[in-house]
Amino acid sequence: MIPTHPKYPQRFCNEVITKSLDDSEWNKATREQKKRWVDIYLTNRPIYTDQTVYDNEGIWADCSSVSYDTLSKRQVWQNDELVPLYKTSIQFNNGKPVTPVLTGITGRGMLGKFGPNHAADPIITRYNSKTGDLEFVAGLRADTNEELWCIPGGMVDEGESVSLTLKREFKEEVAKNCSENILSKIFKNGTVLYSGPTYNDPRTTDQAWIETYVVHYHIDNELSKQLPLTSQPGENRKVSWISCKTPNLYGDHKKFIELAILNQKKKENRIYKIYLLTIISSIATTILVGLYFR
Ligand code: RP5
Repeated sequence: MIPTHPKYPQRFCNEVITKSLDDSEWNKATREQKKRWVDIYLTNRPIYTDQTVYDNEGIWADCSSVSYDTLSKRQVWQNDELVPLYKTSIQFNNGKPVTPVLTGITGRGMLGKFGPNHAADPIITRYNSKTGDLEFVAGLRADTNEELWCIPGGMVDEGESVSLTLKREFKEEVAKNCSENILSKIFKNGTVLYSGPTYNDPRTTDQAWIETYVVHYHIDNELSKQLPLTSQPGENRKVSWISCKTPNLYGDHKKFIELAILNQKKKENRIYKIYLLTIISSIATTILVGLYFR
């Protein structure tokens, strides 16, 4: 079950949601039984759209009357490319996109847009010079009941490119005192780790979800010392370098951090192989030169 935002009513859960966990019960059920479960789900799931969303309709939130035509052109990530909804298998109901997973709640919740809401997540890692641990810059979220660290990502502004969002959000959320020069050094060579939906965000509803673009940047210790971390009241309670092994993270962030760990290992293996090849080829050259001049 998807975690719930503190402002949301409790998510409704019945056989319709648990069917993926307990296939046997779902598969054994008759057509009528399944239809009954679906009806129970649809009538019992709460509807919630936060007042801030209504107050911002036409600003960062959709107007409730937004047309099918507009919504069907909204884009989602597929194989690292943005594809309009009408070209995907995502269903529409009453002119609004239906989230491809069942969430136990409908309405837009805290999300402004019907269907996909775009975000970007920059993962900045370094090795801790004392412990040797791989760490990443994290924020302790201010909008969760449980204490949860997160990647300092954020929502893409209207008309903004995701690469710009990565840097802007990082600066706004955790590094407002960092100079542009240092930021450009940090955001120089990134590896795209993931692009697609992040349904485990506590704000996901049956009518709205977040699509994110996750990029990994690894920096050396010298550069990390030049990055001043500053928390942003309202957004996060604390900001810090934390271990990539931290067990509980916000939404799908644990999954994204695992991808960053793998990416770092792959890069290091590649460097190690190049290093080995260089040594082998220089030994071979020395031997050949020796043989030639013998
Ligand atoms: C998450 O919501 C995404 O992975 C991204 O980190 C985040 C953006 O929302 P805010 O941090 O701006 O609330 O699911």
